[in-house]
Amino acid sequence: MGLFSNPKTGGGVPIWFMRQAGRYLPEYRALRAKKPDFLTFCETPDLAIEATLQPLNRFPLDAAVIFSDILIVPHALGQRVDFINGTGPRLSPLTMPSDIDTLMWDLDTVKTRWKPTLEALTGVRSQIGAATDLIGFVGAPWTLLCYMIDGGGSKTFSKTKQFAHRYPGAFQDLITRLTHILIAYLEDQIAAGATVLQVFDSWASLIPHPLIKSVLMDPHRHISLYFQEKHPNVPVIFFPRGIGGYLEPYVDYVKPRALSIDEMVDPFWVSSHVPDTVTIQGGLDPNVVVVGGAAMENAARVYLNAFCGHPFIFNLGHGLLPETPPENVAALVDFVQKGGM
Ligand code: 1CP
Repeated sequence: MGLFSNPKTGGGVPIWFMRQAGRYLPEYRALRAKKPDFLTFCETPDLAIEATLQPLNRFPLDAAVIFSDILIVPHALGQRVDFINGTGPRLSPLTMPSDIDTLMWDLDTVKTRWKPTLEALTGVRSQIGAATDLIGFVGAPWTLLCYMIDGGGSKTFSKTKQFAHRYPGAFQDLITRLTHILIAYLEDQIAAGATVLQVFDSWASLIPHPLIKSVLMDPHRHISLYFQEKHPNVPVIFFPRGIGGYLEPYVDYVKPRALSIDEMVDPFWVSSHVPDTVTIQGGLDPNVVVVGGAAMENAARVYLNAFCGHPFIFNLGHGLLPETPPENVAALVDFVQKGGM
C-alpha cells in the first residue's frame, strides 16, 4: 500500500519509521563496519541501497527511506563535514558573512556531488515493488544552518541564533540560497525514483519567535507550493519538529500536503484542528518502542483512535532510537496493520 493511498482510514493504516535503517539493526552495524567513514558509506551506492532495504527485508513496511543524511547538502556545497564515530557530525563552521562565499554555490557543480545518493535511489527503486513508496529527503534550511554555523550537534545552537541576530541580511541570504539548492536536490531525487519527499526541520522548536516567519514559514511555504504546482503527484511531508503552538498558523500558511507531528503535540487536537486535506504522520514517542509490550500498544492505539477518519501515516514523533529492540518494531508493525488489535 502506498503511503497516500488511504483517503479515509479504517484498518490498514500505512506505516514506516524515521530512522528505520540504522544502528538498532545488527545487520546495519555489520554493513556499516565495512566503511568506518560515515560519508563514504553514504556515498557508496551499493551500501546505501543495502542499508535502505534492510528494514524492508525484516518488516512489511509501506515505504523505504533512502539511506543518506541531511548533511550531504553542506558537504555538496564544499563545507568540511566529518562524522566522528560515537560523537556525531563535525563541520568547519561558518562564523561570519564572508564565509558564505567560501562555499560552492554553482548549481551544476553541486549537482555532481549528490549523484551517489541519486544512484542509490534508482537502485532501490528497481528493487522494491511499485506499491512501496521511496522517500527522498532534505533537512530544512534552519536545521541545516544549525549544523553549518554551530559546527555540529548542540542542545541550544546558540552560535546559529547569534549569527542570525548579528548578521540578519547574511542569514536571510543563506536561507534563500539553501531553499533553492534544496528544491533542486529534491527534484533530482524525484527524477531518480523518489515517490514521496520529506523535509526535516528537526530543530524548529529553537527558532526565536521574531524569526519564525522568515526562517520557518516562508521557506517551507515556498517548497510546499513549488512541489504542489510542479510535481502534484509527489507529496511532500513537512516535519517542523516541536513547533507546538504554531501548528495552526503553520498549516494555514505553508499548506503542507502532509504534516509529521512529534510526540509533544496532542493528536486529538491535531485531528480536530487540521483539515483532512492534510495527511498527518507520526507521532508515537520513540521511547515507548524501546519499552514495547502493552505500554507500546496502548500508546499506539491512541494515535490510531485520534486519526481514525483522518488521512494518516503511522510513524514516530522522531527517529527510532539505537537501543530499540527490533522485535518491538516487528510487533508494532503487526499491531498497526491489524488495526490496533
Ligand atoms: O554511524 C552511524 O551509523 C551514524 C548514525 C547516522 C545515521 C544512521 C547518522 C549520523 N545519520 C544517519 C542516517 C540518516 N540521517 C537518515 C537515513 C536513515 C533512516 O531514516 O532510515 C536520515 C533521514 C537522517 C536525517 C538526519 N541526520 C537528521 C534529521 C532527522 C532527525 O533525526 O532529526 C538530522 C538532524 C541528522 C544529523 C545527524 N546525522 C547523524 C547524527 C548522529 C545526526 C544528529 C546529530 C545531533 O546530535 O545533532
